Amino acid sequence: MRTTFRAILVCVLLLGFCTTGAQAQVTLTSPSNGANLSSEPTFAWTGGDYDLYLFITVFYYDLGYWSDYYPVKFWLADTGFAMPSAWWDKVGEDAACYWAVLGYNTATHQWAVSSVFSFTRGNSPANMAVNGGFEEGSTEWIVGSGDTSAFDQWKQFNNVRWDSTLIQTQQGSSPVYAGSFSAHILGGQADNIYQYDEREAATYTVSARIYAVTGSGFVGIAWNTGAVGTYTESTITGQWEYVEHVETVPVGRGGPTAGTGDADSEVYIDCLWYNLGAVSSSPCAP
Ligand SMILES: [Ca+2]
Repeated sequence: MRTTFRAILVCVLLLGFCTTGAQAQVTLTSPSNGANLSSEPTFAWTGGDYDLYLFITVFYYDLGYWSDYYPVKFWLADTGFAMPSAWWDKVGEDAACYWAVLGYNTATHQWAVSSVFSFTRGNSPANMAVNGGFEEGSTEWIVGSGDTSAFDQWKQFNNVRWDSTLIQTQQGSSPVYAGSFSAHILGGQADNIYQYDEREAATYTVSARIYAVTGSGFVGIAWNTGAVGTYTESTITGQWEYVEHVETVPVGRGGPTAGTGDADSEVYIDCLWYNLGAVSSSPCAP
């Protein structure tokens, strides 16, 4: 089926305005190929040397009494397009939809076609982290290892294996990515907050928005009560950055973790989201 609809897309392209070929590529960037989406996507691509774009989609529409693949195409001068919610409401669940972009240079009349990406409207996996928005807790500083952090439901760990910096947590009020508070954390390398439970063998995705004032922050998944853990760190300072980590683990005790990545780090973390599957269902994902 997928091959068939890719072929339809190619035909839609070739029967359109294309008369000459060019070598440069239009590259699709978002949503990622194969993404399982929980809300209407904003399609985005890099346009290279092209200034006009033919946006082509083949949606799987499901109106209840009728369902079928439905092609749509139109020209845009922008390198992105936000799907209207009225369209999204009609997209059927769990059937692949396809999209591609033809770039056209109005000066040279050259054109190029992107690859074809797919997405599905899935049953969005829920956030398994409790108080991942850090709206509950205390603005008082909590210092050092202990069973509690400043954020209700999150425990706090001082990783003295790496350095002697004591982790400190408090609810932060600025900067905040969503709501009224974020997690304000001071610490050293791999100091962290965590939320363990008995978990099934599966692939999990943890994601967050991280604002590193100094050093870096991270999100990760710790397993076997923290004996095994891998992380993904933020890479920039002075602005909110989306950070995501995917890991497949065996049955055991573990869960999401987040904290400071380098010695003498100060970070704010918000929108911490932990879900089943290899794609974040977080509303804070780009
Ligand atoms: Ca928040």
